[in-house]
Amino acid sequence: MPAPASTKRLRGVQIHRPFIFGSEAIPFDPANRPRDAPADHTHRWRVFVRGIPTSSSAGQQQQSTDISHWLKKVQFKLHDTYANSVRMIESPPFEVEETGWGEFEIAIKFYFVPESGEKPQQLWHGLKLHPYAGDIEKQKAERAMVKSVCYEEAVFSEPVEAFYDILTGGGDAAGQTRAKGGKAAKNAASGNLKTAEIPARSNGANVWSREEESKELDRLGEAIKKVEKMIMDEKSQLVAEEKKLALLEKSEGKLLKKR
Ligand code: SLL
Repeated sequence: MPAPASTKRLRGVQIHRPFIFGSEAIPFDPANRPRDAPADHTHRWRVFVRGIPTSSSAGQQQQSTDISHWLKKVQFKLHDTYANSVRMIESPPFEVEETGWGEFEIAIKFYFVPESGEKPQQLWHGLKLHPYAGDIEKQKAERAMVKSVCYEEAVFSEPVEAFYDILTGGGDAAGQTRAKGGKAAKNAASGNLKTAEIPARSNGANVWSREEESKELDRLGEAIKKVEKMIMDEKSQLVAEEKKLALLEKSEGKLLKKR
C-alpha cells in the first residue's frame, strides 16, 4: 500500500533554511540599576533565534525573514542557577530576556512544525557578557552592547512532501519546482514564494548574503594562492640552502679530515 502523500519523503532532495542565533548583553548602569534585578546581577541579556535580518536602515526596527512557517517552537536551556531554567518559547520572537552575572552555555533546541515529521535539533550558544573582540577597554568604558551572533542553516534531508510545500510555498528559490501542474506551480505563478533563502546582497542590517559568501570565497582563493607562493618560496630557499650546505660539507669536510 503506498504511503499517505503527506509522509512520502522526497528522495534525493535536500533543502536548507538559514537563520541566525546568538545573544546581546548590556551592563547595568550603576546609577540606574533595574529595581527588579537581584543584587549580584550585573548585566541584562537576551538570547535569540531569528530569520536573516532584512531591514536596511540602521535606525529602523530590525525586521527579519519569517521562520515560523518551519520552526514551531524553541527551547532555551539556561544555567541551573536560574529559576525555571528550561524556557520554552512557543511563538516568535523566539527569545529569552534575563539579567545575570555570569557567562554560560545555553542549549537551544529547535522544534519544527508537526507537518515536517522532523525530530528536534539542538545547538549551543556561549552567552557573552563581556567584550571579547575589538577595542575591549573602549567597549567597557562605554558600556557597549556585547553581541555574539552566528549564522546557521537548518538542513532537511529528504523532507516529506507536505513540509517541502510549506518550506517553499510551492516553488523553490533555487529554481527547482517540484510539481509542474500542482500547488507548487500555482504558488510560484502567483509570486507566493516562501523562500527564506539567503539574500543576494548585504544591507545595513544584514551581513549574511550570497554576495558576502562569494567575496569570502574570493578571499579564500587569494589566501590559498598566497600560501602556495609562500610554500614555493620556502622550497626554493631550502634548495639554495641545501646547495650551500653541500658546498660547505665538501670544503669543511676536507678540512675536518685533514685535522
Ligand atoms: C560562571 N559557570 O561561573 C558560570 C556560571 C551562572 C550564571 C554562570 C544568575 C543566576 C541567578 C547567573 O548569572 N548565573 O542567580 O539568577 O561564570
